Amino acid sequence: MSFINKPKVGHPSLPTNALGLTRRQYEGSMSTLCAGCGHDSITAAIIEACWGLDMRPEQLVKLSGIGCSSKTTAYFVSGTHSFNGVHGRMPSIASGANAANRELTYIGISGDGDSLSIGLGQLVHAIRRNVNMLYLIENNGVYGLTKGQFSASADIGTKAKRGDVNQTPPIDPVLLALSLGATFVARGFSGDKAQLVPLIQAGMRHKGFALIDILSPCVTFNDHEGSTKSYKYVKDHEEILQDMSFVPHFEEIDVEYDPGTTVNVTMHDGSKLMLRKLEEDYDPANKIEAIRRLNISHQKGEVLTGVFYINTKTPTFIDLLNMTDQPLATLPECVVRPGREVLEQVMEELR
Ligand SMILES: Cc1ncc(C[n+]2csc(CCOP(=O)(O)OP(=O)(O)O)c2C)c(N)n1
Ligand code: SF4
Ligand SMILES: [Mg+2]
Repeated sequence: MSFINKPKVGHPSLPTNALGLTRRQYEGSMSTLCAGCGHDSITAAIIEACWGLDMRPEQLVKLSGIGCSSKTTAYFVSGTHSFNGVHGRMPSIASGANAANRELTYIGISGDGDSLSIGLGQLVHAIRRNVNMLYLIENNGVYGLTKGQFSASADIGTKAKRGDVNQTPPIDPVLLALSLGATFVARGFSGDKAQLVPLIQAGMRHKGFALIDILSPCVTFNDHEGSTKSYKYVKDHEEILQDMSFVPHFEEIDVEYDPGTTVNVTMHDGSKLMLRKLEEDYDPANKIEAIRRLNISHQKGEVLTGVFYINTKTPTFIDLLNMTDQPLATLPECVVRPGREVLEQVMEELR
């Protein structure tokens, strides 16, 4: 049975989107994460983002690796395609799935451990190939699932719950992505849903690799005094680059912003991301400026959030492979298995 034909869940007065679905129909199974975990707030933002985009569940593919963060694909939008891979290997599954069906919307959920240690080699190649997907790193500075060891995103000087102090420099996924040619790079905070929902919507509509690093405190192992990934630290040190709204292509634009202080980015389907600058002269098309601004904020100990860089022109992995317009997964057998005669002809040409 198609998800869309499921009976409506909830009270008849609940608002519905253009598909006639309520927000509750974008939920998944019940979360088993610790109460207050930042990852659950991100799940709520993804549900809101998909509902607001009128996303057909059968159009969506959810992918993940291993970690508390990677478990969250079970907690949003039942009825999608879904694959929970081996630790750190989600990007290659996303690349293969993209090659098989370029028409679906891919969302990968990972953690700072999954992405920046065991999965780092996978992540960097997905970025440089511009695989068409939204890649979320639910970043808490620790391996939550294995009980709170420092991850590669832990800042120098940050304290573990038991008191050890981290001495090794962090990998900043945002700076890494910019240096590798990522075409959409942003950072959010699980405690700021108003910013996170349009960020996720824009990332889903971006054609190419969209990386959003989301600070997502681990309340059980990394939310204490001395941690730079706690709710308190992020709230006290957050610097927001822009106010943002996302307007899907099928909606009229009625958001008012002062001309001259707003940057409008048109996504390839005609949707608009509207960024009202909180800082003078910040241009999200200028990568050098993004790197400069991020380095300054690191030196000051700030947590900079917003859209750092967007490039809507670079071809995707599938464009570069010169793939057929019709998804491989839907081509008839006579096309994908041309038969012995054609094979013999090819062999003859190679002789
Ligand atoms: C091949 C392999 N190595 C190690 C592990 C153990 N392990 C499970 S989850 C994890 C790290 C999870 O950290 P992160 O990705 O940050 O997710 P979080 O739990 O913090 O959300 C590790 C090392 C594993 N499951 N598989
Ligand atoms: S251990 Fe940390 S990351 Fe894992 S569910 Fe609990 S709070 Fe979340
Ligand atoms: Mg983690």
